[in-house]
Order: sequence, then structure tokens, then C-alpha cells
Amino acid sequence: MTEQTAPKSPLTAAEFADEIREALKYTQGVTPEQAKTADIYVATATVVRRHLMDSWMKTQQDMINGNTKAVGYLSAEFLMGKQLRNALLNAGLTPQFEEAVKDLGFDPQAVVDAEYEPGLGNGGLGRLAACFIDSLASLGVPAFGYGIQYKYGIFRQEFDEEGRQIERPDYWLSNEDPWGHIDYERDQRVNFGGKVVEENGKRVWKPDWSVRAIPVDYMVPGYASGRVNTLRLWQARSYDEFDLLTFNKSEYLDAVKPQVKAENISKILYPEDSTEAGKELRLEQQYFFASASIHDAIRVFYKDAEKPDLTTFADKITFQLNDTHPVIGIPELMRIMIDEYGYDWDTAWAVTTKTFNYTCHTLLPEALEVWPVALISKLLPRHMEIIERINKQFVSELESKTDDESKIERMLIVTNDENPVVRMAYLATYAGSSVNGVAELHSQLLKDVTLRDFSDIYPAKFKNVTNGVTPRRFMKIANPRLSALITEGLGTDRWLEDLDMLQGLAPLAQDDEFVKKFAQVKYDNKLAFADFSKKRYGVELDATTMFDTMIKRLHEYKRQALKILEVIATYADIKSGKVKVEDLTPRTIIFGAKAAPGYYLAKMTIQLINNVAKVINNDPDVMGKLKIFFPYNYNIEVAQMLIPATELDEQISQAGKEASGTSNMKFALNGALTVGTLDGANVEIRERVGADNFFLFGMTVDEVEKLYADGYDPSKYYEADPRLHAAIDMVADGTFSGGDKNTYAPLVSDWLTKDWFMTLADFSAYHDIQADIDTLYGDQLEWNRKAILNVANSGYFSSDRSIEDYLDRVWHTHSLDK
Ligand code: GPW
Repeated sequence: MTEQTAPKSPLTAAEFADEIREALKYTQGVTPEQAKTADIYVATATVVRRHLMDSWMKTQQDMINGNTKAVGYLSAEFLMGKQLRNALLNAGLTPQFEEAVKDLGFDPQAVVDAEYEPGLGNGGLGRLAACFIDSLASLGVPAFGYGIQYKYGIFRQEFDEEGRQIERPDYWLSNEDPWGHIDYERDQRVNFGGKVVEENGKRVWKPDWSVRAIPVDYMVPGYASGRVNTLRLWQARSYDEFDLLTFNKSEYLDAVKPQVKAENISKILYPEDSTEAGKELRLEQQYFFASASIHDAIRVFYKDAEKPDLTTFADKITFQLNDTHPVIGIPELMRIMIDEYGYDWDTAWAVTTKTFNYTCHTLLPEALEVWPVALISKLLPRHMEIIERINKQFVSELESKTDDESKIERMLIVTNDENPVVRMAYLATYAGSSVNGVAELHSQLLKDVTLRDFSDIYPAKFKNVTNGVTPRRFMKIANPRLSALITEGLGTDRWLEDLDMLQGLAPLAQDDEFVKKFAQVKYDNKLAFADFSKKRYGVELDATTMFDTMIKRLHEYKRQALKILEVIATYADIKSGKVKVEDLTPRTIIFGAKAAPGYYLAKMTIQLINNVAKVINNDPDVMGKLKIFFPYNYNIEVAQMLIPATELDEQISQAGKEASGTSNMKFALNGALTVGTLDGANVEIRERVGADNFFLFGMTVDEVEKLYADGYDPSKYYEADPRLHAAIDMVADGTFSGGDKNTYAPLVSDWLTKDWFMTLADFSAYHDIQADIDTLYGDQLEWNRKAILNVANSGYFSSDRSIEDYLDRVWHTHSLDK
């Protein structure tokens, strides 16, 4: 008997079907006969939401009335993915749903597919936030996710005839959103602009425009915890109906300007990932959601009290700043306490420093946000005064701790050059209780390099919390076949709450029967993905080839170029006869990646990949042996199909550049082997799954640093390795651009003269390791044994464990039921 601990509602399928019929009638006004698939989806969502309502209300009550400190996860991005299957799972209604919907004459998967994916994030950072709120709820920790309900999420990607990326608006709210509840009664005013004046010896901010922040609430149901938390996303609306004065002058368009300006704030997600976009509107967004969220927390935890005792605020809630985007919340809490509630500076400072913690997600200097003093002064003049004072206080604190003036200069929160800026990471590090990186290597490099001066002076603030991913979405929901096999192997499904239990699979890697079942699961997942790619993209895939996948934002440091150059080199070897096509291990190479719309080289790399695909996929000389598939608009839905079907996972960033990575964890948990560098969380994955079960190549962080220091010349590598030479020549000679030698000239020139992320230097090692990969793949039993060991030893990478680490090391709080 297998133990079943998954949530299970007593509702029968027949009752579920009746409730769907009722929702169809009373909320949508259609009969089951008139209903379209999308109607069934909306009705089902309505019903599931009702079944979660009691737990949601009880969780809120317990949170407000209990004495457990809550967590406020402040994030500009929440990349949630589709909600229906997750809500069904956590409500214990999945089997009833399948049966009820079939009885109503619909296909359950089609109903699930009818949901439009909310893409309110760019990539890893936003998806991490979504995994974290899932785990907070599953662990029963009272928490709010706070962010922005963008009207347009991450752009929809298309490719044109030439293989170039086209960005289309993602109007995800064009149909009904049954999950979000707009709570007009709990709105907040957010002010901007104007000036600060002196009144009765006090600094008083006289803003000149304001925006109405309206919360849209989403349920965040926990798995087997009976708890449902809240994701509160703010929408910006205007207060001014019409400026009648202007209107009377019949300047109609001018009259609606304030509305347009206000509503612009939540209109669009900035599509840059790991690159700073120092735009005024972005600062408006950041302040908008930080301010509304802090005010909201005060309202919630002090029950709308006229005079809340904010000296206890840090006992009610702790705010986690997801990178620097919400850091403006720090001077905002100072301002609220001093200006709105009359506390003195020291009291406000004591509370503020206890309330905020900061997570850094990068090592790239260009991703560390700075805001011009001039811009903050214009948009938030009172905050600029507060930041200046924090900076002053910081400098005197530093002077008492060090005589090193150049060090103090380097550490300034507000620089004192000609065009002074505020360094948000420094502000967060000084004002917060804790600073953490997202993988061990990353946290170490933060201490040693990026924030070294700070870690010298405030060593106790620096912590590591290695990222994690939710096994509910990325195993149970995305990979039902493997989940069933794991449950069979372990004799229980409790591993979904305690992922370390996967270790129990390790002995089964020696059991040939189990290994064969595992291999069958992988094969079936590949067939399912091939089916998906045929239906969605019209592309036929051969499930007997190795599925070799690289999915992540297109960025130079992630080195998609390394992958495509290696594929080209292999192709060149076949064309020149150096390698016989029969000797090739057949591979399907799959890419998924969006590039920031203004990122020239990244977009050119997309174009190159698409055109290499065109040439290789149509060349009879390699037909059936080598195929590239680049599905456009990679998103969570595609990830959920593709990760379970992947055998080889590419994590090939330059060492010291990827803070953590999280798809690497999803792949290991779904039984892919990784080919990767010693970067980010790859290091910890390899430690856990074992060096024998991981394809390691490339330079280490120290080697990279040394090479930079010695002076890096990429052309030497081009000259030294004929395979690399041939590959780059093929790009340059027009093979992938219809003979046009100019198309990729900027890319080729960058490789040969700059190559900042040392793609060329790592090429030979990367090419060489492909032979090891092919050899192992030739022994399917061995390959799958290693894949099982990857699954068995990756339980550590559950986001439940990450959240437990935050609870212990950073938040010092616990579940409601403890
Ligand atoms: F630059 N990450 C991201 F640090 O997805 F802000 N977007 C971003 O803007 C930044 C980081 C930022 C990613 C990291 O690149 C990735 O390594 C990490 O796994 C992920 O954040 C979650 O921590």
C-alpha cells in the first residue's frame, strides 16, 4: 500500500460538476450546452476559489490575531504561471475535476489550457518569487506577496521570416481573470513630486500629484497545510476624473493627461532582465508598490487604528526586498513614521532597520541599480532628504569604525561626484538587518568582491540562502509520470512535502527494473513534448534522439553563443567529412529564450540560432541526426512541458556570473543530467548529485579572474582550435545568412575582439566534453542510473528548504501552527 498524504477534498465529482453548472449559470449566465471551453475554465476557477475561501479567511484572521510575525515579500515581479492546476492540487480537487469536466463533455487539459498565462516577470527572479510564496503557504507561514499587477506582462515573442525576434504586447487581461479580486475599499494613495517646505520646525512634503493604488488579491494556497496566503498586486488608477477647468477650455486631450500619467504606472513590465533600466517610470513603479504595500501592512496589522503603535511594527511583519527594486521602501517607512505618525528619527530608524532584509540576485555591476539624485529629488523630494540624512549618519558611523577615507568614499550611499546617484544596493545593505546571496558561491563573491567593504564592517549581516523551486508545480504538476513512479518507489507521496525523502530513491538506481521504468517515463515525456511541439509549433521531433535543452533569458553571460558555436562546429565537421554522420549521437537541441528588446547582440544571437536551425534542419547530410528546435515565446507553460522531457541540461554561463540559476534545479529534480560550469548553484548541485553524475567543464572563477588580469585575447583561441575556427568562419561566410557576410559581422567581431564572457576560451573544453556525454548516452542503463541519482540527491533544492533557511537565518519567525 502506498501512503497518500496529498490533500483530498470530500467533494464528489458529481457535486463538483453541479457547482460548475451553478457557476456557469449564476456568474456567467450560460447553460452547459452553450458553454465554451473557456467558460468551463472560468466556472471551474470560481468553484475552486470558493473551496479555498474558508482557509483563506481563517489564515488572514490567524495572521492578524496571532502572535506570529508575518513575511512581506516585496517583489517587482511574480512569474506565477497558470493557476488552475495548482489551485486544484492544493484544494484536493484534481481527480474530481477530471471526472466532472469529462462528464460535462469537455477535455480537462483543454480547460486548463484555456487559462492565459500571467507573465508578470522576466525570468528567474520573478519565478523565484512565485516559488517562494508557494512554499510560504505550504509551510503555513503567514505571508503577503506584494507587487504590481501590470496590464502588459512580459512581451509575447515571435520570430519573423529572417528569424529575428519580434515583440508583441501581452494583453493577458483581455479575458476574464477569475483569480484576481479587485478590492476597491482597501486602496492607498501614493504621492509624487512637489516640494518640501518648513512648517512649525518640521519638514512637510507638498506633493503635486497622486495615484490611487488598488489591490488585486490572489489566493496563494499551500500544499497540505490548510493555509491560503495572499498575493496582493497593485493596480494604478487616477483620482482625477477630469480636470474640468482644462476641459472647459475644450482642450479635451489635455484634460485626460493626469489619468493617463497615473495609469501608466502599472501599465507595463520592464522587459530587461539583469540590466538596469534607469527610467523615471520605473522608479515611479518601484515607489508606487513599495509605498502602497507598507501602508497596507500598517492597515492590516493595526486593524485600521487611528494611532497605531508602530514601535512594534517589526514584530508584526518582516519585509524581504527581492533585489533592489523595492529598496525605496526603506526611506518610505522612515517618512511614514516621522511625517505621518510623528515619531522621532531614532525611533523610526530602529524600527526600519529591523523590518527590512535584502536579497541580492546578481554579480553583474550593470545590474546594480543606481538612481540619479536629481531624479529622486524631482519625484520624491522628501525621500531624497531622508536618504541624504541616512547617508550622513552612515558616514559618521563609518568614521568611528575606520580611518580609511578611500574606503568610506567607495561605500557612500549617495555619491559626491558631479552627477550624484543613490546606490540602492548600498542603501539596502546599510539599512537592512540582513543581506543574502542566492547560492553559496554567489554569497561568497558578494562578500569578497561586490559588497566587500560592507562585509568587512558588517560581517554579521551577510548570509547565504541557496535558491529552491517548488516540487508541486515543477514535479507533481509538470511531471505526473515521474511523480507516480517516485511515489511507487518510495511507497508514499509525502516527498512532496519533504523533498529530502527523494534520497530513498538512491538504492533504486541499482535496480534495473526501476531504471527501465524511469527510462520509460522519460521517453513518454519526450513523446508528449513532441506531440506538443507538433500541435503548437508544427514541428516534428524525434523522441529517440537525445533532448538537449538550454532555456533561460538570452544574455551574453549565459553564453547561448557557446552552445550554438559547438553545434555549428559539429555540423562543420560533418560537412567537411572529418566526422561521419553515422558516428554522431543523434540530438535534438532545444532553445528557449527571450532577449530584452533593446539588447542588440542578444537579439542577433536569436537570429543566428534560428538561421542555423533553418540550414541544419533542412540539410539531408545531417537529417535525423542533428536538429535544432527554438520554440518562440518560451514561458512557464513551455517550461512545464520541456523540463520533464529533457535529458541533457545546459548550464554553461561564465563562472562567477550566474548568481544561482533555478532551472538547473528543476532539471536535476526531473532526471536530466547537467553539462555545466562551476557557477551559481551548479556548484552545489554537483556536490550533491556527485561529480560522476555531472558533466563539468570550463574555467573556474579564479581562472577567469586571472585571465582578465593577464589580458584576454579571444583571437588566440580562434587560432588555436580548428573546430572553433571553422565554426566562426561558417557564421562569417554567410552560410547562415543566404551568403550575406554582413548579417552577423557585429557578433563575429565581438567574439574575435572582445568576448567579454570568454566564450572562446571555454569552447575547446565544452566541445571535448560532448564526447563523454555521447559515450554515456550510448549506455542507456548507465545514463538513467545517473539521472535517478540526480533526482534522489536534489531534494535540497526544494523552495521549502529555502524558506526554512530564511525563517532560521533571516526572518526569525515560524508557521502559524507552531
Ligand atoms: F539582476 N535574476 C533575474 F539581480 O532573473 F536583479 N533578473 C534580474 O533582474 C536579476 C537576477 C538581478 C536572476 C539571476 O540571474 C539568477 O541567477 C537567479 O537564479 C535568479 O535571479 C533568482 O535568484
